[in-house]
Amino acid sequence: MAWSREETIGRDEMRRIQLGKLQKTVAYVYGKNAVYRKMLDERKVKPEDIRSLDDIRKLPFTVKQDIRDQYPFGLFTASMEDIVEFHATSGTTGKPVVVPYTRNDVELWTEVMARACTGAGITNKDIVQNIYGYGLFTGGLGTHYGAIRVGATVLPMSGGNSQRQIMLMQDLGSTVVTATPSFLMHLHEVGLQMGVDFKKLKLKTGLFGAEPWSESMRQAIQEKFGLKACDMYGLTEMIGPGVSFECHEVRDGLHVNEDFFYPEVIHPETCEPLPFGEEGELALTTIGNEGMPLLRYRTRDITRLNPAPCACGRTLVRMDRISGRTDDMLIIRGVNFFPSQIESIILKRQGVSPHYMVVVDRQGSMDEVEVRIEVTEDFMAKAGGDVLKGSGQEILKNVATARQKIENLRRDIKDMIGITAKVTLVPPGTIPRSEGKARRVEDKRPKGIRTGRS
Ligand code: DLL
Repeated sequence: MAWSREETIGRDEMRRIQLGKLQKTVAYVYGKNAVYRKMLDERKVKPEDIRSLDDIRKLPFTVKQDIRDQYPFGLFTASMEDIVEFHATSGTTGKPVVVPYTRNDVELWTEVMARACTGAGITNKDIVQNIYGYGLFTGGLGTHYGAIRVGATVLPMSGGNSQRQIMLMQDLGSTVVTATPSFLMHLHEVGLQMGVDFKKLKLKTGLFGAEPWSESMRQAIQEKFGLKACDMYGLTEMIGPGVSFECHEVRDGLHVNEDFFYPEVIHPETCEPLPFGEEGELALTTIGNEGMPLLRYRTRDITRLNPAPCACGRTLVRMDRISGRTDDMLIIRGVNFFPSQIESIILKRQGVSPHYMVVVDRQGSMDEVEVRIEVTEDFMAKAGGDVLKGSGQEILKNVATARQKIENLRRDIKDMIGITAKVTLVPPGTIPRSEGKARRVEDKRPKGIRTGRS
């Protein structure tokens, strides 16, 4: 059973709704925001030029940098009196992307999340243990709003605190868990040490997302927890989670809430829209947001669209689970991070060269990151060549200095990216050089849970 009528309407009606909302959105941003007006004027597009859905091609694409360039308020289309909430992306160098929500945006978000919760089979009989982080991250509050709308009882745990999570899961009888798949796998390891058999608990459903996860990860989670796992996709720039979701009945692709987020799949280099069924980059246009609508926003996420109605009764276009990203962003334990962030840290430090490699691997269920950085010849001479020269005390001092350097760098990187990385200093010339684009990432994780170029 779908939550709302729009999920099951015919394609013609859906296209009529989309066109009306697209026209309204373009007129709205043109009238409300000077940056948008300039963008559209430069392309000689007026709101009245949008006469069919195909006319979306007349509109410019937007990218994360466009939002950053206007930080913090430049792309807002609502006044502060009407904005009731902010969220922001977890990108950690420079300024974050800050997204404003009006009361109507929160309502829209609640509705799309109610659809996602219903899609996963969540009802007012459920106790939802919400392990997504509450705060600027959209996972916690978005899921919270949707679960409350369908009448479920929410346990707003936020992330971390594994033992407490498990205790309350047992004592309160949570029937649903919402989390990043990697955290849930971690919870399982902690549970094992506590002697807990999750299959004996009351869990029946899981709503997972915020990071790529594979079909085999789904199987592992289901098997370890004795629940049915559904996928949910979204991004802060659009609203957060709730852009698309799987139905528990079929689980063959994620239903896109296309009456609010108009999807196109484009060729990542030419930007030409691709036909249904072809894989490319997902671009989304908000056709309902008030605080900061975005036109043809390039998500960098790779997927395909399928317009065939689903056996569950929903007619919303479906997208494949995300197979990767077109940029080099990595998602480590749910935290987005660009390897290029490391470069800016390295460049500020003496003794190390800008030649580096990020190696990502998976130990058990957790991602591990190693950053290999070449030291300079000078550093080698001092820390390497000279380290064994001199008195015993000097050697100890040199070793201590080298250690301190590694520790400082490790701490810097951890502070900047919010994850613990192992830092290894390697001799000059040992990181492979490239004639084209530098290959900065070696991703040893199984395919399907990776993101980024590798
Ligand atoms: O991760 C919103 C969210 C919260 C989605 C909770 C689902 C559940 P951001 O932090 O802005 O927002 O990160 C967005 O995460 O562009 C994808 O690359 C990735 N991502 C999100 N959901 C999925 C998913 C939230 N189900 C970025 N599968 C997106 C694969 C996902 N990747």
